[in-house]
Amino acid sequence: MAGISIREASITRAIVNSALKLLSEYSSVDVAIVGAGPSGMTAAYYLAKAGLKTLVLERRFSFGGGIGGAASHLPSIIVEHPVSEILSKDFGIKIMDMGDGLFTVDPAEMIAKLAVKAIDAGAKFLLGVHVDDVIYRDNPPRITGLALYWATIQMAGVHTDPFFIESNAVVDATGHDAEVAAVASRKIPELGIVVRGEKSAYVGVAEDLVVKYTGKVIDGLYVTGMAVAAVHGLPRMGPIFGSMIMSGKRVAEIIIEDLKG
Ligand code: 48F
Repeated sequence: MAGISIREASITRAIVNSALKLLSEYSSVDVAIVGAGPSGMTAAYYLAKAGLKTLVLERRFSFGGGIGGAASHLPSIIVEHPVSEILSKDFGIKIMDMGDGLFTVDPAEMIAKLAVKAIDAGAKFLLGVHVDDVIYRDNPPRITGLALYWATIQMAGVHTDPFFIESNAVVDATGHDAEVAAVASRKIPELGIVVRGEKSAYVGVAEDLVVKYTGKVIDGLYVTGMAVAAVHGLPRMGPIFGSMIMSGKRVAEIIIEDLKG
């Protein structure tokens, strides 16, 4: 086998050289999305498709966020119209009509196809990184990037200084805790960002409100998915995922308009 002649040091060099090349190339991007859940991956697809240099930063070593857990671990994701059509047309995901205006999707297929479409459109995913802070400029006030370190360092509970990624737009797609907006709220009180925390379930209004409130928090910082509910104090919707897709699509449209005019 050809591998017999491979030297251990060559493996190290190949890994280090390619990884450093990637980190160097992506130290400055158009859009940095924190979180590879349904909203973050959907946003990544539309942003990359529009030609923006897009980087997705995900703490886990895998994609999908809450999709895999689906509804109480039952392998079925619920969406409503017109999300069913978007998933089918834009992502090639099979949908099943369950009546009452509801459609189901296989979670594994949804994770895989959202990720593949985003990657094939040109988005880059960096897995196993914990975003810890934002970069801030005060004149004029603007979020200009992120501070991050390897998630294993966070898990070990040790301290290390982060490295930085500069970005024209940062998207908080971190889900229920709105971690990026929360750190900006805590560390830059003069911005007046308040993370109100999501409210109890009211599906009928929650789906529309999440999409309606998707968008800019302050210059340079945008929010999508359940992070929208956390920032704006909206009701939760539980096991229905339509607004996560619509919110990801909406935040991409807003950023494309802001960055490309
Ligand atoms: O939680 P998540 O799936 O967020 P979402 O896109 O979708 C929410 C739904 O899954 C579901 C729901 C729908 O009705 O309620 O919960 O809003 O994905 C968020 C991702 O962000 C990662 C986290 O590991 C997850 O994969 N994440 C969170 N904080 C950080 C982070 C952080 N500080 N740094 C890096 N990744």
